[in-house]
Amino acid sequence: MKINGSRMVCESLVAEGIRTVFGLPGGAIMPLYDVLPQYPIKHVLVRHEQGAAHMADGYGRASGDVGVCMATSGPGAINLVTGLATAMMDSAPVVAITANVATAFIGSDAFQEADITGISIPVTKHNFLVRDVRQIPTVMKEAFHLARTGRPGPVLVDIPKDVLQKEDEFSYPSKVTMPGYNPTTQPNTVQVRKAARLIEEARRPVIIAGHGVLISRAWDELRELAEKAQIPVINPLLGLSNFPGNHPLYLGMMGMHGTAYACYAADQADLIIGIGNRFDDRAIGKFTAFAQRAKVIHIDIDPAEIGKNVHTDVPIVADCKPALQALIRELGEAPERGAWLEQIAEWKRQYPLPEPPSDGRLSHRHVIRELWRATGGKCIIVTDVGQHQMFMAQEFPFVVPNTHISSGGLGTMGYSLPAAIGAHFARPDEPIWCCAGDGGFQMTSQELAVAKNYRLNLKIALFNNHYLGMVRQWQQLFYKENYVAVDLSGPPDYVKLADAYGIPAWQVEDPAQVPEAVRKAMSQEGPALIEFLVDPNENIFPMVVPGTALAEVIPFETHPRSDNGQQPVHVQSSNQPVPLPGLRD
Ligand SMILES: Cc1ncc(C[n+]2csc(CCOP(=O)(O)OP(=O)(O)O)c2C)c(N)n1
Repeated sequence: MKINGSRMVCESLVAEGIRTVFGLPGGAIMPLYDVLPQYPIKHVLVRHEQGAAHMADGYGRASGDVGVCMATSGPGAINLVTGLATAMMDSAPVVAITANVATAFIGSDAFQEADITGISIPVTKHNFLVRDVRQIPTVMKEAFHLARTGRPGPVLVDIPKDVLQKEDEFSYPSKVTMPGYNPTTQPNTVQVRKAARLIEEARRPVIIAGHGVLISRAWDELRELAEKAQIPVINPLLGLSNFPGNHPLYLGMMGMHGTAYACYAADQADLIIGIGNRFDDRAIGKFTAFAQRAKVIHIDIDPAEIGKNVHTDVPIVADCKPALQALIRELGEAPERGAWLEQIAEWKRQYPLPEPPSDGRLSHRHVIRELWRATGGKCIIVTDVGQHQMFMAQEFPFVVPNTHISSGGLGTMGYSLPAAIGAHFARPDEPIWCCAGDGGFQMTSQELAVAKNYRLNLKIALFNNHYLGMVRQWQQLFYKENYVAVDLSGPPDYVKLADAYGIPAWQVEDPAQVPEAVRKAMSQEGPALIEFLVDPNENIFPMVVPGTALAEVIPFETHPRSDNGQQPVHVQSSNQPVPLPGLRD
């Protein structure tokens, strides 16, 4: 029996196990929306297509399977681009389906025509323009295969309106044949042996465990390796929750706002074992100063990551899980690492994370500590971008795997609310907190409508410091307090905004009120919002100043605050590594 292209798309989605899609219709994609309700697929109507892309991304990250978003031609498709780039940078599995103007109009500057395949090339793992209805089944099969295998990522399928309307026989392929695409998933035995020998010899090893560990669901293997070989574990931002945040071997996040002790450990290590990570600039500081004393083992499924930013002595191109399993099997006796672990313990004692103030000012740290107390870590945390994102990474000890979702690579403000909605559709039974700054929240707050309409049990912690806080901090520290375009004071009234969407909301200013507000929000059915009026001048430290080495991390804010009437002291790189007793080679 013949069916049209729109039905073929729906049949393909069903065959791929897709039950939820996020999108917003328009002229070109109407044939697809016309038949969509006839399939067992829930369509979540977003209020802006960027929201659809972030929802698909959040769904993909939370479920480990593919999230799907849809948009019409031209502006609809282009509105997906920020979300696709976000997913691309963070290896999130997404399939985006866009319609285009009819084939005969392509290239004629037709109404709502945009070359979305051209536009999205750099922000997708792959994309397709489907010119013939007979291609749809194969293209859909390939799109899902590409999105979810190897290093996951976003794939865009653009289908002209007439192709959606044409009919042909439909049969969904059971296999993919893509001769040019064969990700290496199994580790090379020789490389595993070399890595094991390096680990056995190392006196000061550290593991840098990234997002790849979560993608390959290798958290048990990571823990086994760390415990077996007594190796401390550090996370880059997107690795958070792949290792228990309360484990004695855990050092927290490294990098620009990581813990000082993670930075020192990475700097002083004689062996760095990177697992499913990218060694990006925010994580490792000045490239040329990184791993100066260390041999580097790098496990990653994407060969393009090997040696990209950091020299690699033993590359292992593989999926993290089989690679770690092989490494654990190969590994002999762990040498005595007492001195190294004691040194790290000493750094932890000397350079703990800053404490929240006790003078009545509300700190991000008060709020996050309360979220931890109230949930015990049994919730998904989705953060936006800025200071609050870094405070969360420092303060919340993620203990349940894959419970931290954030835009790391692109750092997309506005990500958290739609991504949290997407994550919630993927894991509806788990409590979920969307944590946003007042700047980022305003970029996608229209998606509150979705949270309300679907009565999602989604709680929102809005950290209102009345500033584009992270930019304000940089202006204070690096631009001599020349504050330009960072003041967000004034509208909106967030409690009223939430109320306009029918969502209960409270404002909290006093640290003592935080527990009660969190309890109240959690006892609500459906969405709730708490606006935390945090100290507008709070800065996030530790900090590795851009262009400096991890060893130069500034553990505490040592300069006086200008609002006390004191002269500000501007942070400058000292270029002086901290003195490290007895550990230098
Ligand atoms: C879409 C987008 N525009 C601009 C930036 C640059 N940027 C990074 S952090 C930041 C400030 C964020 O302010 P807010 O959302 O209030 O969070 P806070 O830093 O105060 O926690 C800005 C503007 C960005 N990351 N994303």
